[in-house]
Amino acid sequence: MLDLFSDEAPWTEPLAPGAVILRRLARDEAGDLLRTVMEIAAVNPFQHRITPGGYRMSVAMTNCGNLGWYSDRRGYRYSEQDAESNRPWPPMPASFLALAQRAAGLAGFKDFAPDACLINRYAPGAKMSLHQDKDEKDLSQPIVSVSLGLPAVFQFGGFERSDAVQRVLLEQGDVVVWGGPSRLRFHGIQPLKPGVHPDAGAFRYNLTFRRAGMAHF
Ligand code: MD3
Ligand code: FE
Repeated sequence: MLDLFSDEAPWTEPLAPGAVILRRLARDEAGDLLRTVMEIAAVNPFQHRITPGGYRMSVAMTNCGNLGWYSDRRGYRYSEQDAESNRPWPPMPASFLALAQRAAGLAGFKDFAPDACLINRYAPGAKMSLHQDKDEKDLSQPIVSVSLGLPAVFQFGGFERSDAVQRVLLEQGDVVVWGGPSRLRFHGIQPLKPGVHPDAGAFRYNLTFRRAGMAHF
């Protein structure tokens, strides 16, 4: 049983109702997770997607799981295939699924069944502007995010783009669960500061686990 109130890793930091940081929850498995990311990227390479507005995203992305998140001139969506290769995404590794379900459970989401894992790669200067995640069908399911490699400043806003943001540093092994009333908050990542991480080199990686398709009842 994990003691959430000790001062050793992991420790919890509530952010807002429904949102909690599980600091360093994945610290000890971070190296393994990064090696698995590289295996996935060897099959389905990181790509800079184009937004519907025609901009090239500074973040490079790939996916694993039954559904992968994708953007092009026609919009944002989940698909069963990588549109570059027309092949299915690599399956979600058992270690990824176990970590996502463990984190969700610690945050009180007992039957999280992710079918999509988006893998974001940030190089120095890459950022993600404030946005909401609302392409998923069942918004009662949380999102679990895992930070790996270089640290980044995460922005956590309100329900309007213009609402004030909290800024939080996310570091390797930090896991955040976003659900309930926080699921539709605006959020983003400030431009990555250059650096060298012993496990990840010049990059930050983020895994986001989602239930993208319909949950089966
Ligand atoms: C808060 N990724 O891929 S993860 C994204 O670090 C995304 O790569 C960021 O935002 C990253 O969509 C942030 C943290 C995160 C993910 C989903 C959320 C925070 C969230 C959904 C609702 C509220
Ligand atoms: Fe997001």
